Amino acid sequence: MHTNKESSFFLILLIFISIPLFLSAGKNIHVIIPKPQKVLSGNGTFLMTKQTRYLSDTSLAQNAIAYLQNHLKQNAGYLLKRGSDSKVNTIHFHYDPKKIKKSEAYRLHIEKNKISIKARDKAGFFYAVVSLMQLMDPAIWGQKGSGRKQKNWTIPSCTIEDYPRFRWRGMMLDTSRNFFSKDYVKKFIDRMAQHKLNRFHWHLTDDEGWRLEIKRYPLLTKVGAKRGPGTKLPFSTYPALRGQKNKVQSGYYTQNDIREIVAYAKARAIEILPEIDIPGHAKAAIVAYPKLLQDPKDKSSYRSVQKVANNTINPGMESSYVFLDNVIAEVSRLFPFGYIHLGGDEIPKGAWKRSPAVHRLMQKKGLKNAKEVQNYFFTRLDRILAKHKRKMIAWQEVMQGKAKLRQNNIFMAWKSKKAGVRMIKKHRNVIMTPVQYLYFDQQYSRSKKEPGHTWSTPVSTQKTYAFNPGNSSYIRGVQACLWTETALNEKIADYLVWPRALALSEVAWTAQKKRHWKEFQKRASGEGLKRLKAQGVHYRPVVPIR
Ligand code: TNX
Repeated sequence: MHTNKESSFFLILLIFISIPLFLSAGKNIHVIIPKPQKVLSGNGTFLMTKQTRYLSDTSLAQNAIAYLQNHLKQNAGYLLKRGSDSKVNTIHFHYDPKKIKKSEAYRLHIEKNKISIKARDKAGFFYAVVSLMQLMDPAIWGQKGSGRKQKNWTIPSCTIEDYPRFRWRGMMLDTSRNFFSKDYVKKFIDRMAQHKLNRFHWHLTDDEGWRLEIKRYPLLTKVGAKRGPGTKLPFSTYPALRGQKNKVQSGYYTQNDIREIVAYAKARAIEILPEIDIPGHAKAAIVAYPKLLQDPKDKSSYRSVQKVANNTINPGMESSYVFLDNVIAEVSRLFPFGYIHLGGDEIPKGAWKRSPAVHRLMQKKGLKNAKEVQNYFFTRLDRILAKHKRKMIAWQEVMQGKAKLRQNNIFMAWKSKKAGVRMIKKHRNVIMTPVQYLYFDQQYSRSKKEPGHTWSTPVSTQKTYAFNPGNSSYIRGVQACLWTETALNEKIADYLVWPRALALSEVAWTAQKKRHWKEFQKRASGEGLKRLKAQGVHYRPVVPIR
């Protein structure tokens, strides 16, 4: 039994012991998402203030510096001045290709009066700054209108040596099923960049809408970007069932919008992969240009998995190839990335079956069945892409049978991880996007209250985290997909993506043996969500739920 005196002594002792703990709680260095490959703690803290200066010996650090400055301007109310000597507390940006061997890698060293950042490319500098900002108070991520300014920022001393596991760390946004504004697309990209995701796959066309201005074919957007009563595109799938049935929905990106967004992404180390989904999923293009894309004598009648009637471009018509060549020419001019995604998913059974043009083609080229017609179609498109100096990315279906496509193309395995492994055995480059782990359009858990699709299994954050893509050199990386049939607005889209995308970032970036769900869960539900909150993301509040 303790006396009263004794217990108050213990209480006071406890308070004294916990004060330093409490103080250091705000200086935790294990807060970064995705988790870096190596973090070593140091002594003391760096204090960023209006007096802090920066120095740089390379233009490769420009984007990174601008990114930090934008956030300081917004949330601290000042910009850092360029320094001339290193006496005051300073952030140094060094180009150091000898020490930093890998692309996208960086070294971030924080001491009491100095922060030193080393990298060999733009992405490396950008990621160093993102890590630095994640070590600051989450208020640094505040967006326009977030109000309060914070003058001083304490940053814990530490050394981080970091590089990505995969080159391809992607996320897809479907802007066809439901249109998303230019501003939302930018937000989507910005949030990716903050978690070191570097490939934005932009699903621009589908049955429900063609969202990309093509100068040569103005009806693609004039006719093909509108759905609903009185238009040529009825509400064929969602939101016909769940959303407003009596309102015309429309929207597309002008070529100027595209250029603006490409530059915005580039400044954040993100490449944009545009997708023109063909020959299936093409109803919007077909209602705009039926004469070019369909055989007038075709008597086939079929429906896609999503129940859209006759939605497939005809591979027997020469005009289809002329049209696609012209579209690809404009797409190549807009998107500097070396790849274009041509879809190729879910060609409906029975398409072209009674098309005389396809029958003539089969006879002329000795094609025996629909699969061989599909392969003929994609071989020709591969040649068109080559002419425009682009490589192909496509959904896994394109690799069926004896597809003769260039070896440097990449295929996305979406039906399962096994599908990816099968393609690897055929020596094909693969990006893993299996629905069971990485389809963010699926519900988090089975409940009527949860938005999202139900056709596959639920995808909890833990499930996403558990995905191990594998180790073959054919695996270019991983990607999550947000299809938007059920994402009727930005709030639902945010909810479906976050916090699952935190888990994705770590699957894509961090070495497999350094990933532990329990530890991640703490980081994600703590600092991870605080940062999202500071930005006004409508994330799903609970990380742990299965
Ligand atoms: C399948 S994944 C599709 C999409 C749908 C999605 C819904 C793929 C290549 N095709 O058209 O939106 O399922 O989850």
